Formats: sequence, structure tokens, C-alpha cells
Amino acid sequence: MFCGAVKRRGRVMDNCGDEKNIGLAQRLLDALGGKSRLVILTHNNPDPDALASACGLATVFSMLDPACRVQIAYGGIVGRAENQTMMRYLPCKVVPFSRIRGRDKVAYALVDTQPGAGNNVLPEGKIPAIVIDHHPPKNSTRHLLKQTPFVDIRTGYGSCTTIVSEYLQCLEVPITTALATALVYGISSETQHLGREASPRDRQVYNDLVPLVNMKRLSQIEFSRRPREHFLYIRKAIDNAFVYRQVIGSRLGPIENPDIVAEVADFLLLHERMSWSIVTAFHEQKLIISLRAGNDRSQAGKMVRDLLEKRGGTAGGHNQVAGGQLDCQGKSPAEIEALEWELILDFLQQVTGMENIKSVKPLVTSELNNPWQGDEQ
Ligand SMILES: [Mn+2]
Repeated sequence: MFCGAVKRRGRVMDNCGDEKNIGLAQRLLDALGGKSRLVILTHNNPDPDALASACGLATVFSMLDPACRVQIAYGGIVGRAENQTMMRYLPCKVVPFSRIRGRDKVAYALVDTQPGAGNNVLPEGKIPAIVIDHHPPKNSTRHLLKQTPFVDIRTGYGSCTTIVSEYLQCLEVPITTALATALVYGISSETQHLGREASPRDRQVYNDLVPLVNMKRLSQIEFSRRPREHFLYIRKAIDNAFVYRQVIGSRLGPIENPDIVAEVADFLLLHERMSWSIVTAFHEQKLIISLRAGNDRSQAGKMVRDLLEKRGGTAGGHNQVAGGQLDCQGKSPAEIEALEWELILDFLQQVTGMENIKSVKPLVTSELNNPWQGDEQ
């Protein structure tokens, strides 16, 4: 029904039309290479885009091959309240990767991530059967994609969910209310309601799906109640916030919930005078960094790769949203903190074009706190 609608409006869509539909279905099935189990992996600490993509792909496979056992798994944790609520309402079960048995015998699909991206738990040396993503591939990992039977990477798309939604539409898979709600939340949270990095395809799919959504549930997800810890993180973020010209940032120190880094980066960019935000934190021996840009022609993804890859880290992203991590195993807290400042100053120089930046200004406090010292519980 959706394909028909799209064709009537004269839009060209990949994999649409009866012949190509069969092509898409067959290519997806063939990618499994005869395996009867598929594990769909999101990126670590999955966000709504990754969760919705995984759920959409699982629904595709349950129609294409009801005999195939499909599981959705993730590395890291689901920390953000909205994402936890979303998961409760998802029509698919999503489990930590530690719960997956027989990891050698299954086929893997990666959604919203790629082999070698550094942000997923695809077992070392495994080539996935399927990769569906909207992040630009890195040159260093192209050889892994070449070996992957089914690759669909569309860097012009604002969300990975849009790609998977197009599969559902083209293959005429029935979309339940719960699935539509998840897909629409995936697209809207990734693109800030289509305002950030959204393409015409994102808008089209979103508009197709909205009539199927349970709006009350969508609202419950987006405006989830939060635990006390959330407010402590926000206080910490504000207390440690700094500004330098058009850049706002914060250092969160050691944290339990890695999702908060991206959340604070979005939050700080709400400052009316700022065009960039940078947030850093430390979790499981890794320095995590999140970047946001207000301008859609900024190159946040390239920026964070330049910052981290020369130091041995992994990073990726788009024009306005990007992030990465740096392994700090064996380093002392003082060394990590020094590295953190080095990264921030390097970033400030690149963005502002200023040299010899010595200090940054606190946003609200008279002096900058040190998030590495003391617990604020
Ligand atoms: Mn995404």
C-alpha cells in the first residue's frame, strides 16, 4: 500500500515495484547463508533510532521467513528514561548481548552501526550477514563491508529507521500500532522532529507512518519520568559547563550511564548564543565524547574523527551529531583528565580558529568545578 502511494506520486524508491520487491526479499534471505538464526545488533547503548531499526528489521524477517529465529541484542546499557520506556512498549524483545547463546552459529545483522565502527559488540573476526546504516563508512573498514553479503548504507538519510521503514513498506509487511509508534519515535528523536539532518525520505516515511501511531504512547515515551540520578547528572553538567566563544561544553567525570553524554550535549546546545557543544565523560575505562553542531553544514563527524583517530580512538557521526571513544586502560586519573583537556582545547582551536587557548569560562559558577573529584550523591 505504501509503495503504491509512493509510485503514484512519481517518486523513485529503491527496491520498489514488484520485481524489485522480490529482489529485496530474496537478497535479505540469501544474506543469511542458510543459517536459521539471526541476531540483530544495534550499536552499544542503543538510541531510539537503533532500537526502532532493529525492531523493524526483525518484523521484516518474521514475515519473510517465519521459521527463522530472530533476536535483537545490544552492548552497553539502555540508560536514558525515554529509551527504557520505548523498550517497554516495543513489539519486539530486546536483550543484552550477554544473553545470546550459540554466538558462533548465528547470522548477524548490524543496524545503525557497521563492522569496525568501535561502537558495537559484533564478535571479533565475524563478518555480518547484513549491515543497514546511515553513517558514512570509514576507509579503514571498507574491506569488512566488501565481505558483507547485504549492505545498505544511505548517508543522506537522517535516520536508519527510515531505511528499514522503506523495507516494511516495499515488502508490504503489516505495520502494527506499536511498531509504527517505535518507528516514528526513532525518526523523530534522531532528527529532532525532522528539524535536524532529515532528508525528504525521512519526512515522507514519517508522514506515511504518523496516522498509524498511538500518540498518547509516543508522548509517554518522549516525556518519560526520570529517576533522581538524572537530576544529579543535569546539576553536574551545569555546574561543570564552560563556554568559549560560540562553543559550550561540559565535563561529567566518571559516570554510570553513558547515554547522558549525548543527552547533555543536546541540552547545552539549547543555549541561544552557541553553535557547538562538546561533552566528555569517563565510563568503563573509556573517555567518551559527544559533539553537536547547530548548523547543518558543520562537519561534526569529521571533526570528532580527526580528534580521536590520531589518538587511537574510534569515532563517527554526521554533520550535526557525532561522538566517539578513546580507550584509557592503564592510564591514571590525572593522565586521563589531562587527555580530556587536550581534546577539548584541540577541538576549540579547530572550531574557533584561535590559537594558544589557555582557559575557558564557566557558564554559571564563579570557577570551574572538577568533576573528577568527589561524588555529588
Ligand atoms: Mn542513527
